[in-house]
Amino acid sequence: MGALRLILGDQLSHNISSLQDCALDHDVVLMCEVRAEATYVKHHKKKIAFVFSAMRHFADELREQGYRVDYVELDNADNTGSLKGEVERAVERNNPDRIIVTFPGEYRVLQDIRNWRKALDVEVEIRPDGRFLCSPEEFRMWADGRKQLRMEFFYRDMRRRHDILMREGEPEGGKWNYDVDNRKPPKSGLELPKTYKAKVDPVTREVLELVAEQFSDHFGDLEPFHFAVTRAQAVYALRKFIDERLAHFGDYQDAMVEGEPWMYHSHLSFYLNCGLLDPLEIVRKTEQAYYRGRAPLNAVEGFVRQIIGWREYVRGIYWLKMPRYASENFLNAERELPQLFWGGETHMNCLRQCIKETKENAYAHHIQRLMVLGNFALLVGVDPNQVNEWYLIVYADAYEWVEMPNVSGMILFADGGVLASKPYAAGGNYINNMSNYCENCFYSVTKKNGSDACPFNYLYWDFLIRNKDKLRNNPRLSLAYVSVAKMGKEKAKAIQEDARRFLKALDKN
Ligand code: FAD
Ligand code: DLZ
Ligand code: SF4
Repeated sequence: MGALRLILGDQLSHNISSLQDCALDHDVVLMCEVRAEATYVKHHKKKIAFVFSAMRHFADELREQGYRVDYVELDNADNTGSLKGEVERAVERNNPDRIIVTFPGEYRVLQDIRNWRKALDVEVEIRPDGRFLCSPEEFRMWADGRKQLRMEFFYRDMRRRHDILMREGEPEGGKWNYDVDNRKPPKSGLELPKTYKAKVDPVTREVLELVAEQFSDHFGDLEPFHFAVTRAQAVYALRKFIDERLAHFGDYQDAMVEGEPWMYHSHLSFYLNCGLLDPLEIVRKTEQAYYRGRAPLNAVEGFVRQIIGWREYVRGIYWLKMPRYASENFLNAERELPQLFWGGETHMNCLRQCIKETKENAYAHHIQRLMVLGNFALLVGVDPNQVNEWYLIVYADAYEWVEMPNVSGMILFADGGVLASKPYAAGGNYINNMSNYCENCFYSVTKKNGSDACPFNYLYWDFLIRNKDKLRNNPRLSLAYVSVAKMGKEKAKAIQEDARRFLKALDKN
């Protein structure tokens, strides 16, 4: 035969580089469900079901197009359980002259693939992943010689390079960034559009049964299951977002409402990251919505920035900084991940709601991940390895290239400021302004000290005091440290005592 073309679970794109120039009569496409990928961290049940079902549907589509697909299901009696083991068996079955694979999304998988040539005694061609707007090499060139790698400047370059929301060389509307018009607090009585709920077909039903049986000890609710699992469904979800949500995306981007997990976000990250949607396709369609007067510039620019700015930038940072990035721990945080992250009891309503929704949906929107869950992990000083593992497990859009920079860089400041210019630390006031969680909380958000005070309030100051040596020279924290310096001894003592009491109870649970 010809080449063996391996497609991984997050490479479900018909135009993926590993399928280009495929000889339909000679080459074989290999796809395999393997236990190692589902358990190297114990992924959320819904995430495993999503990936497996999307893989099976993709394989069916390839077959319909005439590809010869060698698909190994998880419960195949001969399944070795690892990518390498399945590639080895496929090499024996098909005797290919080479293996072709697209550059993977995780460093550990890249290292594994790089060893196959020697271990399996067959040529391995790793092709660039053309589904991103900026390659790791281009990002390296952009980063080279810069003192600081700030997203905003990267984003402007991407806008220029790909001519997105540009008018005669200038940004549309005259400004690069319209965030001053965004991020309104939630209004009461918001009439949110219904979320897209795909129907469970027989392929997905079979996968759900498999996951229920094989991964019952994993975190998360398997059903109800509503993810899109085909490109056609994902394209429909994109259209629904543009028609029903995009116009308000900017306004309520940071707002959190109890019982409303989806807000005006797009819920497209699952589909983008596994390849069912393409970033430029999404961006061009949202751009059109602006030019046709269907969504305002603040919403469209804000949304486009997330995709061609943040998403591409975090991938650039990941490949620039790995493998060292995985062990960064600038603040020497060592606390064990508290049980409440797995649904353990807590009186903190904001955390309880965000974790409940994460468990149900394998999704939380950005500000829940950043300013509630992430802020808490930062303030109490959880070990970055454990926080990374948790985020990689619980979200259906999580692959290390995108998860790790957000966790180690954005929320934990574990990289010492490569990604963010200061830690995103905040007291309860921020959460109260941007949500209605505090209305139903055991704690009082206005109280600064005492057993019924909002823990974020004293944990914030305790964090600054505890990390003074590492953070006080950060110019963006100078005002906060002026307040720490002005704080009387009694106040500082009360804060530290409250924090000690809270952390002791947290560690016991
Ligand atoms: P929307 O709010 O509708 O945003 C549109 C798109 O922009 C997203 O689909 C996503 O592709 C992109 N985007 C927005 N913010 C970011 C960002 N910071 N980094 C990368 N892409 C971004 N996103 C993931 O895709 N996978 C992850 O594992 C992941 N882990 C995160 C962990 C933490 C601690 C934080 C703070 C953020 C994380 N994000 C991650 C980024 C962001 O929270 C999600 O992309 C977003 O919540 C997905 O929901 P959505 O599609 O409704 O996004
Ligand atoms: C996430 C995931 C899961 C749960 N299972 C598989 C699998 O069985 N087979 C596969 O090819 N890919 C899977 N994936 C996606 C991979 O983990 C992903 O391709 C790598 O992490 C590289 O990004
Ligand atoms: Fe969260 Fe504090 Fe508000 Fe309670 S009072 S919901 S702990 S911010």
